[in-house]
Amino acid sequence: MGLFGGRKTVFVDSDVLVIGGGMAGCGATYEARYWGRDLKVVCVEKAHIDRSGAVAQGLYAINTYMGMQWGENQPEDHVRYARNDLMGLVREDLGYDIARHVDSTVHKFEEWGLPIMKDPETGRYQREGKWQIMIHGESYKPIVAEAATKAATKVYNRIMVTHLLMDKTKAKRVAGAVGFNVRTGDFYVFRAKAVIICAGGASHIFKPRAAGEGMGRTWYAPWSSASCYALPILVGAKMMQMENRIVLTRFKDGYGPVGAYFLHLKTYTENAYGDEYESNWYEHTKEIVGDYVDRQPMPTCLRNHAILEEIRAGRGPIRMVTKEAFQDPHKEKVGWENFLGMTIGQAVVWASQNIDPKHTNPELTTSEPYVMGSHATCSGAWASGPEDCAPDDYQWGYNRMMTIDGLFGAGDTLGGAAHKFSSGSFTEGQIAAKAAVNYVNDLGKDQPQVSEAEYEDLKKTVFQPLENYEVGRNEIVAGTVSPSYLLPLHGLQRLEQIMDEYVGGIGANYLTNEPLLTRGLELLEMLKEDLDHLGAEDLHQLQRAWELQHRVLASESVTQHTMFRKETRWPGYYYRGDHPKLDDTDWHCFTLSRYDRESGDWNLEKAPVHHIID
Ligand code: SFD
Ligand code: AMP
Repeated sequence: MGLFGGRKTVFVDSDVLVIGGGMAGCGATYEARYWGRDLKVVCVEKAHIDRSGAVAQGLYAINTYMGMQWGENQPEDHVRYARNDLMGLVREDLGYDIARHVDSTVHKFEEWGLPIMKDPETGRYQREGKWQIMIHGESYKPIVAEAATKAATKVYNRIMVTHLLMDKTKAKRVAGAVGFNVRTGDFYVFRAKAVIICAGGASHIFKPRAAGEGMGRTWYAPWSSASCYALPILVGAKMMQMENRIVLTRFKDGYGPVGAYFLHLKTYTENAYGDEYESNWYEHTKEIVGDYVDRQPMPTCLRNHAILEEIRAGRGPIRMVTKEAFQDPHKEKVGWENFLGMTIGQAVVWASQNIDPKHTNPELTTSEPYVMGSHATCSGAWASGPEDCAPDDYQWGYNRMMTIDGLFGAGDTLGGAAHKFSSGSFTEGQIAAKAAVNYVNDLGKDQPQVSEAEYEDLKKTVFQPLENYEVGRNEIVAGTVSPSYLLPLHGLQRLEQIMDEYVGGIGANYLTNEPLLTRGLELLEMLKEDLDHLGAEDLHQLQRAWELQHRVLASESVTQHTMFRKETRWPGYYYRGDHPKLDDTDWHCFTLSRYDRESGDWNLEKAPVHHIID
């Protein structure tokens, strides 16, 4: 037994275990109680659910609302929109399932106290754009968390889940999860009949633009650490479209979102010389992607592509023309409030750089890539679809169940359904929870069992970085670099550099090819070897160590998928220099992978894309 073997172990039993209490996790927890009145519903969250996840600092818009009560949009329209935006490759069954339920979710948010803006003339929700409605959303997360907290048997805050537990009687069935309390250091063993992973997406796997003291400034939450991918990957769940990383057009340095400006304030962009530039790139883009360039609205990746090309042509920076819109006092107010309620850092950056958008058109930039399943992108786990509309190829069990029995997911975790955003993620959590309750009820006497040997081994593994540090620390008298251990920050910086240079980050102009990816995989393998020597000086650093482990595994998955898809499907997100064009003949398909933790091998395959909406 090592130095830290004497730690307390706390056992928690549940019927439904929800990992991550963000938007999807709150939806899952709330709905599990609705369908499972007498079930034990537990939510485990590494931060505190009142202010955790991507919505921690609030939002100014709910980006997915159909408006079916007013005949504004129908679910089929949303499927067409998401399909266009993702250059054809979405799981239409999953997207349709969310779209048909999302409005009633938003109505609940309003009932719970979320202030939604109203159009003074029509009395309807104030539209930002066709799909987006505007909210006073600084307290969006605490409002949603309150509903989940009241529904849960118990919410365990401050516990970072590190691994899933598998059933000792059936190899492909989940039985719970383990983790540690980031404040007390207690080890937790969660035994569960069904597990729903809602642990958010991934920032900081590619090097961000802001480095050093500014490295926490990213668009997606810096604490979105890829657990939602690493946890299922490690137990052999199939993943889909992990190459579909997203690059966001954002205001420079503060990463402030642009949607409210483009859609509601009706701003537009221009190059450094004040000229419109998108039309310059029309023919060139058509060459690469064919008719997808004519789709309306123009796919998100292609809007990025035009910016990138214009900058490469030497006519950057690209600016957003705000000076005109900001002459209208109402629009000026909305423009500032948008950031005060969602990305306060952008308002602070503008103030610090003497930028008043009423007098200066602010610069835009393209972000480093993120991996997520809920924005204009859909990487994530491969899940079974809804019983009534999923094609046979996409249906093998309960709705939103992965290829592991009893393991469900929602939000950023699941791939295939782009444009969920906050409301769709909560809705998908609800959908997954309803199915998970059915799964638990159907189990009967055939209950999963955890193996004591498995969780005892994991306990040793989880705390090993503390021991590595304690022992290795004696070898140095000062500084942070030791011959015996690697600090989480150093490991993170190495990961970000590998991903940036070899897998298509900002430093490489989002460009990669097979030789680069091959070398990237070799370097990731070496990094993985070194992760056995991670050193953590305290519990905070132990959390960073496990976040890094999760990021590295997810990065490997992204790299494998990027290598497998031999085309440039989403120019503006990334480019395969050796396959520079979209290729619908060979690649109008999903890419699926399965990781074998015994051998370390990745198995990749294609899966058909079924279009169920005309
Ligand atoms: O303008 C573990 N998003 C927007 N959605 C909207 O509807 N409107 C907007 O205006 C949006 N914009 C936006 C958005 C996000 C951000 C960061 C900004 C602006 C600045 C997107 C949504 O926020 C996003 O789609 C959802 O939040 C996704 O939901 P979910 O549940 O998949 O992820 P989460 O909310 O981040 O929650 C994850 C939770 O898991 C916890 N966690 N817990 C235990 N153990 C572990 N190992 C864990 N790992 C993670 C997290 O702490 C978190 O609570 S705009 O840009 O488009
Ligand atoms: P963003 O603020 O960029 O995250 O975008 C918020 C919402 O607005 C998302 O649904 C985007 O897809 C959408 N959006 C942003 N910019 C545009 C644009 N120029 N045209 C159409 N939709 C946009």
